[in-house]
Amino acid sequence: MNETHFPHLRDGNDKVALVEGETRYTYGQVNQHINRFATGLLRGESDLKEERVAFYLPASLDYVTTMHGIWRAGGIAIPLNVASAIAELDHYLTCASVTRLIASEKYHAELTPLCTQLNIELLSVADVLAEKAGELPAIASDRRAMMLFTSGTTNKPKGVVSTHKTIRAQITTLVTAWEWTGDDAIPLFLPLHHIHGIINILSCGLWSGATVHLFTKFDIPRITAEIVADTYNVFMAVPTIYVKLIQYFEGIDKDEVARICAGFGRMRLNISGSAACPVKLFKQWQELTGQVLLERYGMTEIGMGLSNPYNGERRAGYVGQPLPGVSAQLFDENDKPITEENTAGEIRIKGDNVFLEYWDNPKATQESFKDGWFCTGDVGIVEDGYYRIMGRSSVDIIKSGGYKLSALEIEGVLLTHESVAEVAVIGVEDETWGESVTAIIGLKQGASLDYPELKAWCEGKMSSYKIPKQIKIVDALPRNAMGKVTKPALKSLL
Ligand code: MLC
Ligand code: AMP
Repeated sequence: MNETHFPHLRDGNDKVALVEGETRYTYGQVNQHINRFATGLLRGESDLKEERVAFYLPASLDYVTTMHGIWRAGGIAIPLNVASAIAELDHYLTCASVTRLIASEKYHAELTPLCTQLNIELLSVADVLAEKAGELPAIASDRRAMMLFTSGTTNKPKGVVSTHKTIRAQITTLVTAWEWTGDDAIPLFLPLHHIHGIINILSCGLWSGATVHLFTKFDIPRITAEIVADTYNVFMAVPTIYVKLIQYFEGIDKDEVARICAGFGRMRLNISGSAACPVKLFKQWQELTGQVLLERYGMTEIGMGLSNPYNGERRAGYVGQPLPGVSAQLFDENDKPITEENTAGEIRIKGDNVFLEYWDNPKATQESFKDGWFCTGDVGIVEDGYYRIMGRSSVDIIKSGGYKLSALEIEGVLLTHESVAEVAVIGVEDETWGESVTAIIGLKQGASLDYPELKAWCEGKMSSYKIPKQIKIVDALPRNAMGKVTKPALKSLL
């Protein structure tokens, strides 16, 4: 069976699949577009045979066409962050040995030097679209389908490879658990290089025959106007979005706040995830809108793993139970399963939803699995039947506004600044971002550095959301007897 053909896209019916600005595209139109694009990509070949095709496209018909077109032609789809710095793109394209990059025309001038240097063909969607759809290959479900880059405890992000079967499992568990139907409509404003936007919103919506409204950014006035008009019945976001909505309410007319909150209240579902939803925020949202947020837990490598129930008690501060088809188990530091409640351990996950491998990195892949379980690195506890996330085993991972950032990657860039002798990056608790990136810096002798100068220097060297929100200059970083920086001790210096 060809796993990439979502049932409604395959039917190609007249229901609206995508709304992009003022334009609506039916499932039939999207399906045709995808087939023409896949045909063009093939250039007469019968199968792309897992060629890595990257794309640098905002949320749009073109994005959906490209993603599904690559799948149908037998390639590996690599959606890139359209806010990436060139140095970051260089890593993604090189690591994945990308051969073709599909990008909107407006980005071609800035991408051309890198593509020339890496010998990558730079194309627009229009360049690829064939006049007519031709024959497409049958794709076995265990074939590689997608690669997403995720930051971790290594300096450079790793490519997380999922198969068609993985993607199907990640989608169908959510369609079942959250009772998606073709009557659903959802706004999509999250970035489309991460699973929250790709799987939970876009793919679940298209799989179910629902309507997905595409936004290239989190445009609060436009989105809330649609909410007042009952355009959507499902809303999914990271906690920071709910914080930002509440901050927005503080600056607008009270009657308008009441209309927006009533709109949220009429929806069938509001979901929070990608980072911990503080209990205070959960309660505030309930008081404002009447919605009991459904919090769930996931990761690029596993899609979604745990979720509060759609029907049943949604508990503040908890992430619920394993989703259908997903096995979860806590393990202690000796790799023994923890069977009793109220004992913390590492969350490990098994199931068809788990990724295949880190691209070109068998060592990292092997190290991340134990006895067939994927080791998430997150510490959890089960209390009264509900999982609660207690933290992460690594201090080098920061979650800011739902983005997973590697402290080591940011440190690596900051160390190239001429005034920086040593640096440690940590995440500091923050009401808006969850954690905010903070750099503790020891300067070279005689050097000076202030925050605005460092921020300006960082621009273009890393995606803007990775740039430290604050810095602290110290004489020397605290180190242990082995000479290793003691990161937990750094917070007391702030
Ligand atoms: C934006 N900025 C951030 C930031 N997002 N700073 C820190 N952390 C972030 N996450 C900064 C910008 O650099 C800019 O700084 C300023 O804020 C305004 O930028 P913006 O783009 O206008 O901000 P906004 O639209 O408000 O973006 C906030 C946001 C965005 C919450 C919409 O961060 C976002 O889309 N986050 C979601 C990421 C996501 O999808 N994660 C899921 C990963 S998958 P300046 O200084 O230039 O003004 C996963 C698995 C799972 O985690 O379980 O789902
Ligand atoms: P990513 O690698 O970007 O997919 O981020 C996955 C990480 O986000 C997980 O390993 C968790 O640390 C974190 N995460 C996701 N959902 C939640 C949640 N509901 N509560 C706490 N942390 C979460």
